[in-house]
Amino acid sequence: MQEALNNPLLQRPARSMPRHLAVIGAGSIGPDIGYYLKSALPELKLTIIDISQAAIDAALVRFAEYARKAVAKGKMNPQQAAAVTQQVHGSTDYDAIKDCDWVIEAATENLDLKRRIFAQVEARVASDAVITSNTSSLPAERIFSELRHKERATVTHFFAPAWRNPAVEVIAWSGAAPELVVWLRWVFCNTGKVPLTTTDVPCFMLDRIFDNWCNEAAMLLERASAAEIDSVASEFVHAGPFFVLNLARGNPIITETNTLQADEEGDHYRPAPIFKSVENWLTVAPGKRVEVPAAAAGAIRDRLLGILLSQTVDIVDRAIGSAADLDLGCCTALGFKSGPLALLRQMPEAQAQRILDRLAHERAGMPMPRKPLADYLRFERHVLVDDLDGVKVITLRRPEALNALHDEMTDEILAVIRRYENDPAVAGFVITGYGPKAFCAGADIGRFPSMLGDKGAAAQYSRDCSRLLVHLDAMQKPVVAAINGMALGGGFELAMRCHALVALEQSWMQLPEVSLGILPGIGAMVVPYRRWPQAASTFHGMLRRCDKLKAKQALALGVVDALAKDSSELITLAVARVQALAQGHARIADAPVALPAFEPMDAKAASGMALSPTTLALLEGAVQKAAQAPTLAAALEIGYLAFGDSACTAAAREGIAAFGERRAPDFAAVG
Ligand code: DAK
Repeated sequence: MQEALNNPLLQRPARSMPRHLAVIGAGSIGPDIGYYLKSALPELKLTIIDISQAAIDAALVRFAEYARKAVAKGKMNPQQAAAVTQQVHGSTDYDAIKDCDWVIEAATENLDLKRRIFAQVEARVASDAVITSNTSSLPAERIFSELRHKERATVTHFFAPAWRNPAVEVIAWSGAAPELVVWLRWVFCNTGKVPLTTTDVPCFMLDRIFDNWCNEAAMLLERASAAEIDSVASEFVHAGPFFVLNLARGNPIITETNTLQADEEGDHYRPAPIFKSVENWLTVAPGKRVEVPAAAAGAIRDRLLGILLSQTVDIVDRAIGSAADLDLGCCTALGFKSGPLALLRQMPEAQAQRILDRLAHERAGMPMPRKPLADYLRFERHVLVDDLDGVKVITLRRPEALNALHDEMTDEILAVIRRYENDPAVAGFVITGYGPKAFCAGADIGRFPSMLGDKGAAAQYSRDCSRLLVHLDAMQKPVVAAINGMALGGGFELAMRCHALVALEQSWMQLPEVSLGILPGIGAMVVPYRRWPQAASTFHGMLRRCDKLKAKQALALGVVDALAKDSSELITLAVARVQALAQGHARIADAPVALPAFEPMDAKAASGMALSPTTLALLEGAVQKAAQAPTLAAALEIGYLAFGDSACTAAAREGIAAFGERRAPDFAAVG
């Protein structure tokens, strides 16, 4: 039996990618699901089934329009767009799905209808074709109980807009084969989605949050208007509950789903009656707000936060989903600015308790914490940890920022290493990135502005942020970097401190710091020259011109030890490498190192972007000085100080501001 690992790409299922997908339902979400999968797998054949030919025609038009817009925005080239729109057919006849290997039902939220659809589907497709439903609330047990082959069926719950929203819940119910869940998570993760596994309860994980958030908002209408409630809610979400309900025409859905929860779990979930009599709410658009009297604002805030915390502790206590998935899903799928557990972490405990007490008083029956609040916060938020043959695989997971590093993530990696490094059952560690695209896109640039302008503080920040890297330098147990995609800036600096590197064939590395007007201050000006002196000229180009280093070239230079064709082979190689290093690994040389001279060059990156001469001069000075330093520690210190210098330049201010404003930096203007 195949059990799911936390990182869906660590194991390769026996079943391969789908070849022919049928989507049942040409309404709003069905074609969007089809479009997402066709964009990721252009060879896929897609059949859209509906009882209405007009709905099918409209879906096909929308499909072509998405592809046209993607080309206009430069997200796809015309050939890709053509491939995405080819092999897409619509039909009102279920016979068209006969040779499908995956059928996704996205019809109206009605149990009898869904059962009828699945009876038709099962009468036509092969007994091993995968069947999933996009229901947002109905447990899989109920939908699939009458199927002849239940083991190939489950719920895959997408979020609007499904072609772009990365979240998808995958329901692990008792009737589904474990291999099915493994396969679905693997397909989703490989095609750019973030699968979140949940148990088979009404409304699964995220709609328990969303539906009750909306229902609570409606309950509050006796105290304030929809516009006032949305205005208060905007502290926590990008769009208020009433605005979202208008957008999704969601009032009947909340009535339906909260009735389901009330019937199963108690009257406190009963939907607000007003949902039945209102079609559209009078409210404000995201970014706009109306003034709310302080007393009303306080009450609304308490109750919205109260319901959020109540549902959160319930989900964690009943293990409906993991705490990390809950926080991630609330942000990616539902548009919360912070996950509910991140909110709880920021709140004084007494405040959280007061809010929960108020909810318990005003909304009797709502779930309350079953353990001290602090216990809900004990989980890793930004890394996943798996065990493969006694090797701990640490996966960096921040899919919203291509796994970019920040302090909390670095601290979590270090905490996991410390937890296991003295455990005799653990042979060592692998560090890899989540998803098919990035190992790590560098340090989180969104947090950079705060490090600019104070030389001493910036240098100290570099030292502080190097805690993990310095720990790696001194470790006895091996740590291997499994580079599964781009490894940029601080991400490559992390990989180069691991004791061996293995990489996917198509992966690449880059040090883009000078294009941001800063220096790579946590090792890249030092470590590569001492570790791979044979590649010194290549590193000169990477540091000064942001040259890319492709995995094959890195292998030829001895920077990476082995290449893999796919992610499961990559992990197998990495684990084998950990085991091979059990007897010890080489340390980064302490002694000074001779450098090739810097070739004269224009202040330009490989991409043609003009660079700052000030930044380049700081970089070259630091690299040369660090190479002569008598110890690794002294050389690293030179890097920290040079980063401090760069953080005080006009070029750094310009480079970082330009990234935030999504424009090219104008270094010519600042020197
Ligand atoms: N930080 C934050 N967000 C990032 C990010 C990063 N490094 N890289 C990507 N993202 C976000 C993007 O903003 C985007 O967010 P949304 O727009 O969707 O909200 C999302 O990830 C997906 O990225 P893209 O849409 O841009 O994806 P593409 O495939 O089109 O492009 C890209 C991929 C990697 C080429 C592009 O995202 C990019 O250029 N990213 C920036 C790469 C970069 O410059 N990285 C930083 C290098 S500098 C220090 C410690 C460490 C460091 C410095 C100091 N001290 C302690 C002092 C390290 C410095 C660096 O790492």
